[in-house]
Amino acid sequence: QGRGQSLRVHLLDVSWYTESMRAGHPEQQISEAEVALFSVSSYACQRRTTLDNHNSNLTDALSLLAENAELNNEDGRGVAFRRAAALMKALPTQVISMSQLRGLPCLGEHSLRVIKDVLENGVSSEVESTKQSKRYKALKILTGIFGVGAKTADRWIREGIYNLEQLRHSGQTLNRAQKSGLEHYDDLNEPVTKAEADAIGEIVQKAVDSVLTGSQVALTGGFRRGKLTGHDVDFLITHPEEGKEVGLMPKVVAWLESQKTTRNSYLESKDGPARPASNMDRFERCFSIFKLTKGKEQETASHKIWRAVRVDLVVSPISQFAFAVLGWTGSKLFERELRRWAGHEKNMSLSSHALFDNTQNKYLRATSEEEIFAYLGLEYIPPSERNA
Ligand code: DCT
Ligand code: MG
Repeated sequence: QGRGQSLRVHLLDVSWYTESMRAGHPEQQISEAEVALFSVSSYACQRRTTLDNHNSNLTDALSLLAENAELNNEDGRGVAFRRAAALMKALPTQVISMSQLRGLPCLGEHSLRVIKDVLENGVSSEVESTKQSKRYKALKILTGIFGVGAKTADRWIREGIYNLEQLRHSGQTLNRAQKSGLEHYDDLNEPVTKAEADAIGEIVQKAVDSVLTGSQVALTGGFRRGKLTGHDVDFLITHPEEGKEVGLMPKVVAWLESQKTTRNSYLESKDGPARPASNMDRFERCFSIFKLTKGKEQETASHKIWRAVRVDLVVSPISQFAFAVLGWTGSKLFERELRRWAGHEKNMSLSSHALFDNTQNKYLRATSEEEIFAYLGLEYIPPSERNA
């Protein structure tokens, strides 16, 4: 019995195996009836998810429904669709039949219905009708403005504003971020390339070198996970000597502005969403819009030689750096799942600042991401496999 047990565990541990769908006649039918069965861990942070997605027809459908739920402030539904999409991204081959999904975690009734629709009809009727709906289209357009969230977009829609033209003529008061979001709408909705991210990285490195020697810059977000494009570029800044990083963000921003490389910066404690009270006095995060010059040509009235790119800068003390790198590398779902795993499975609280062990009632120190995974009892997953 012991041997049978361990064999079963071994089979479940390999990522997939095949089984004849016609158990009664395995020999004759095997080639056409052979279908991959999958065994997948239930938390995204236990899985390796590369950018190599074998089920984009399914993940696109589920992601669109997740996005629609989030745009309608239905967070529970949003997460359920995100989890289902993440599970499909982690499968090693293309799903062709519903029977392959039996026993898999993260797939609720609604997600299964969507998947079935796509497998049988090529598209999901719910996705198609969502895409066509006036409300979804308006929410997409309006939240595509930097500084506009789902709540603001919803308020505008209730006042009859469905597009940028109507917004411009509505007399709505826009805050500073929204004004520049509207001004740079097309630029900011064009994906940022890796080459652009690298060019911006050089500017940021130059900025931190100029204001405080020895400062370090790390690329985080989607580009650290190996993505070739992104909606912004994310950087984390620190200094090897604890405490030296205090006051660094306003200096970096002032340098960038003096060089005319940024159009606008929004220090979070001044312009952004509410901050936790514990570090109120620190400019920890800065959303900014960079003015990225395209070439060495001369600008004329009709020929614009730069484009606006969103850049997120975060400063972290070196003692928290490993937690900050882990927290800002993403993906969003991977981060959410790490925190859920920590809380539900380990009785720990994980943030971008620290890991607290509620059982031992103490903070756990770490200087690398590997150490944090080890504290959490998780196998180390490199950034390129955190694309859940
Ligand atoms: N993050 C998070 N939870 C959020 C927002 C962000 O955990 N609600 C973390 C994970 C990713 C990182 O911050 C950067 O955020 P984004 O730039 O929004 O994500 P991205 O993966 O870099 O996506 P993109 O490539 O589109 O910029
Ligand atoms: Mg990003």
